[in-house]
Amino acid sequence: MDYQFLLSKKEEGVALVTVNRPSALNALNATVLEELYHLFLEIESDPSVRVVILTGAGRAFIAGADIAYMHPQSSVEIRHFVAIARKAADQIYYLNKPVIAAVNGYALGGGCEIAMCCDIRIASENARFGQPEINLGIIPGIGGTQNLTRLIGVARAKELIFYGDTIDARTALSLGLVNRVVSPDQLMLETKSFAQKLLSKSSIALALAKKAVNAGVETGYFAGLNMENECFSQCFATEDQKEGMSAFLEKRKADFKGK
Ligand code: CO8
Repeated sequence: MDYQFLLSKKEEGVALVTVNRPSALNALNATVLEELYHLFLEIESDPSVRVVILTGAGRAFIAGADIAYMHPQSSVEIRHFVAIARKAADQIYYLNKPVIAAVNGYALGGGCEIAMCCDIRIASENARFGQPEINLGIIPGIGGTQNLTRLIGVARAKELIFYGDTIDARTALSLGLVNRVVSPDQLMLETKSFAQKLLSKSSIALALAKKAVNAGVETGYFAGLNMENECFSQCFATEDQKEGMSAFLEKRKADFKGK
């Protein structure tokens, strides 16, 4: 499929996806969201991709949903847009492979929400985060009220959502919204190094770990524990479990095949 607003390339097991609409700071319109959904769907069944990096072209990661696109819409019309956004966000969140956001600039509104759908966030020092929807007379609509709360806690999430202020990368790190902050020139190097480290792990164990963590966040402690038990047991149906444990016992490095 050809993409109007996405760039993608594969390098040794890592797919680099770039939202490429820099003239609007990569704002999300229906086409960008549809394209994100389709590209991540393709990646899901592509065995040559084991880790994904998501970033933005130019000076923004994603500066939010497209305000000009949303402005004239009625309450009924906007539901269609919300549904497309939800489909794209879910496809990233539930992808059977780790997704790392390389946050290169503004991650505001829907942009912060898409970053939160990723498993790991590495931010450049000049990245800016926030849920400024309140300043437009609306609220977050791509999972922000739920994911921000889960990531940084109720009180801090309400502060960001109610006041609509933008925070810098260091503050985002102190809140637990991002995993690392690096200088702009190191962002891609550091993110790729994070991705490469994951290539040496069992891709099946990574997918099962992601599934178990997500399940607990979405349901509750006991349902999460049940999912963990199930995923843990499933690991023992894989060659990777035998290889990992054999390698330990034979005092050598494991060579996982994702089988
Ligand atoms: N939507 C549309 N266009 C945008 C957006 C946006 N979110 N952000 C920036 N742009 C455009 C600007 O209009 C401008 O276009 P032009 O050159 O044609 O005038 C261009 O990008 C460059 O932007 P600025 O000139 O404003 O650049 P500055 O450096 O002065 O400012 C900011 C950068 C601070 C990021 C500023 O652009 C800004 O405040 N942007 C809006 C941020 C925002 O409010 N985001 C939240 C949007 S609402 C949202 O995300 C809801 C999510 C839920 C949706 C659910 C259904 C999908």
